[in-house]
Amino acid sequence: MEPLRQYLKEDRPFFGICLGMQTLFEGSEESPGVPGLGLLPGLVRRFPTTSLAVPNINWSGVAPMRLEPWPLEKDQPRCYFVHSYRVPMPEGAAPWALACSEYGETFVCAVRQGRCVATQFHPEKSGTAGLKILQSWLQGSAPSGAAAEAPAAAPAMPAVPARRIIACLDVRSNDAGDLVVTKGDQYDVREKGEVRNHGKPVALAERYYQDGADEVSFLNITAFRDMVLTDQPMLEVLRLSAERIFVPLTVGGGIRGPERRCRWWGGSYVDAKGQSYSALEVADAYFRAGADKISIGSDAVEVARAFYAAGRKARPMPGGDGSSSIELISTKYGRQAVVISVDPRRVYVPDAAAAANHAVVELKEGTPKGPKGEGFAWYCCTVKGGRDLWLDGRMLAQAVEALGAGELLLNCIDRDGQGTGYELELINQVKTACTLPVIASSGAGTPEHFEEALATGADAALAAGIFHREEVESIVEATQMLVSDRRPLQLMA
Ligand code: 1PR
Repeated sequence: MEPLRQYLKEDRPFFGICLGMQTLFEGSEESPGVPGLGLLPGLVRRFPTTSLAVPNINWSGVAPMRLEPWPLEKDQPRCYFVHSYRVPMPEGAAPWALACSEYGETFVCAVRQGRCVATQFHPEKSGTAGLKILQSWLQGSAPSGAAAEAPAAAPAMPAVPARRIIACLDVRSNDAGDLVVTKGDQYDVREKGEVRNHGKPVALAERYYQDGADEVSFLNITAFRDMVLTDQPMLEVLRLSAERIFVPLTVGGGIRGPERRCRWWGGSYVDAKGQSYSALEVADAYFRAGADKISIGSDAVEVARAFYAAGRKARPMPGGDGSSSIELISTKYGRQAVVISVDPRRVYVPDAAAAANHAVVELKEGTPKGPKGEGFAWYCCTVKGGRDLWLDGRMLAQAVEALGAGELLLNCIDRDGQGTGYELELINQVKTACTLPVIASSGAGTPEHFEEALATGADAALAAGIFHREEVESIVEATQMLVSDRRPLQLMA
């Protein structure tokens, strides 16, 4: 602390990002009683969860509050935010406040005092707009004099957040042993006996970044069979992608605890050859290789099952005993870095009361009915690419939220690769069950499908096949229609 305080006192160049901005203040509700650097006055506070999905994970508007907003631009484009705590707008004059943004309220999203600059958003993950800020800071120098301190006459209201469009790449080895991007049809990735091959992971991901995807996700879909830490090609894919792609990268596959969880306990996974590794070791390797977030699939279902089996209750938020993969990783890297990627499938029932222990929904027009005409279903969370467990979507969402997950990636096996639209009943059920941001996944086939998912309450929409199959115009139309002033998305123009 002291060398850093001294450094700031000497007004030497400093650029803080996210927590790097928050630590400049006197303290934070995140760590009560722990003093911050105290360069700036006030406390950092948590977003209220009563009406907002927290963390805030969005591309949001950035409105400069000073005449000379260097290193920001006067009409700064949207940037990428991922945070649960924020600096509230100060009541009186605050010459250090450089820009504000909006999430349920207006909050300070950039500060400058002398040569110390800090942003709540991530310029390094905000595409070309963010790289420009970093470049200005590296090359330029802070404006001085009255103009540098003068507040902008009327700061433009920050644009409301733009919900994210995420390109997803399911990755696995094909029969020749090459790592390829594949795509399933209800999770079956083979066509005429061969693994579908949509191209090379890094090249395809880079193309989606260049074309405007807000995030890129890699799912290592057969990682449950392999020793993930020795999967150097997959780690190399991440390393190379992180050098070329400046939006958030998520990677999932192979993060797990012990195979047989007879009760609530953590420890290491032991594979068939007797080699062991822990969930945290795999996450460490993914983060070191360049991931911003990791996703957990099968193990999250196992963990949630053990959570209930141990008699724990998801409400009111008691948490677990600290040993699960979700807790270990979110404690070390923060809740916002842990995505739960869940693979539910419909279990049809004849009426709402037919499955007493599960949350049942009525299927809407457009969702296929059961083989006997059943008009109701509950969603069974599966593991290892489709094997059934008894846990339903609502229970899973509440357990992983209580354990410290930051986001839910909601696939649906019945919809995967069908192009018939997202499973809106599932999105609605999970959104009302928890306060986590929800990424809709599985089934995008037309522009309207993105709109439907977001209108149903999803915080982001993920798609795979529609991008891989190069259905260009529909995507451009879809995203322009949805959020007219988000970064222009020109997929594969
Ligand atoms: O269980 O932690 O090792 O993680 C494995 C991950 O691999 C999980 O996130 C799981 O969802 C995923 N996975 C496992 N098997 C498959 C498979 O396809 N056989 N893929 C699989 C999941 C679903 C989405 C897909 C959307 C959108 N893929 O990622 O991209 O459904 O597709 P669409 O837009 O074309 O409809 P673990």
